[in-house]
Amino acid sequence: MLIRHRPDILPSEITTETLYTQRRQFLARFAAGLGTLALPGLSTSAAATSEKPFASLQSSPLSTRDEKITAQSNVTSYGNFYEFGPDKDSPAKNAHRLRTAPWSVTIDGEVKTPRTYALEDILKWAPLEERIYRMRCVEGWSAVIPWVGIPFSEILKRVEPTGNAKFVEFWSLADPEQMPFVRLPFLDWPYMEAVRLDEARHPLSLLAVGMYGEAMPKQNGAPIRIVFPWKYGFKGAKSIVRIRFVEKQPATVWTKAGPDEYGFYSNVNPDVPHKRWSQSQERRLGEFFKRKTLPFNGYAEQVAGMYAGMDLRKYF
Ligand SMILES: Nc1nc2c(c(=O)[nH]1)N[C@H]1C(S)=C(S)[C@@H](COP(=O)(O)O)O[C@H]1N2
Ligand SMILES: [Mo]
Repeated sequence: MLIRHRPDILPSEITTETLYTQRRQFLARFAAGLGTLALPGLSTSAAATSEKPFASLQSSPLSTRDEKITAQSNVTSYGNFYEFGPDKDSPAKNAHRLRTAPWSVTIDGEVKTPRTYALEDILKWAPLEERIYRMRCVEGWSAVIPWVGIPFSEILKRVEPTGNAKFVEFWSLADPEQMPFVRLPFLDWPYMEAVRLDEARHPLSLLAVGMYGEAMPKQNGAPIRIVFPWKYGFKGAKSIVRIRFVEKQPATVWTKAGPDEYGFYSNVNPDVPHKRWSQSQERRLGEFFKRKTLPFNGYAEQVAGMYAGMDLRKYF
């Protein structure tokens, strides 16, 4: 299989120095407020180009293998980011209005020390990794995306949730100046989705800051968004400004919008249809024929244990 986004470099050729240089380069871009612009000339390594600051990151062993990676153009041109409009091409058309630097994230609620952090400080907490994940949207399309990010478990190590913390909320920005559609109340803004604390701590949960070796495109949730590959795509809040730890299971943006259509868990499940359509099949972006949807989106071996004993038709 040809993996186009990757340079011809063996993992053994990746030096610590290369990784260090690239991380520094990325942090420098945040600090300089250059958004997705590349800084020329920061690295002379053969593997590193200024357009692809993460091109030679270690690919995590948790990556999904043997799947064709979806074309980057499909993933950046088709999607949902309702703050920028209701259509699948609204994000690509309108997300340029988002100002992604400077960016800070408030981490509060049931944590030892509630605080607001500059994004570049959070990114110093752990090395960036590439994670290739299958993604499945509740509306029936899917993709295989090489994300770049840090495991959410690394955040938990730093912020120390209290004994009362049972759930984690991820809040997106809701600024009407940048996001014209948050003036319309078709969702209860700000966009907020939540998971159980053990789900957030699962090794597959990734705080992503890039994809395809590049900084996160605005339409995909720049500068930082969360990814849970075994859940429907809407659980992955984009452009996160607040992470709050709470004791009680919260009502989220989608359970409020349609309690009988969107459950709190929203684990990918081919056997539990959406109220208005089947979930047994999916269409990969860029492909014509549909394929079968897998339980937990193919990650059952890793995640099913978290739901042992639960009736997944009730807790959909
Ligand atoms: N803030 C915010 N996050 C969001 C959405 C949104 O409208 N607003 N849409 C969700 C939905 S429905 C999907 S399928 C994914 C799609 O984004 P992706 O293709 O970049 O994963 O983002 C999710 N995160
Ligand atoms: Mo979605």
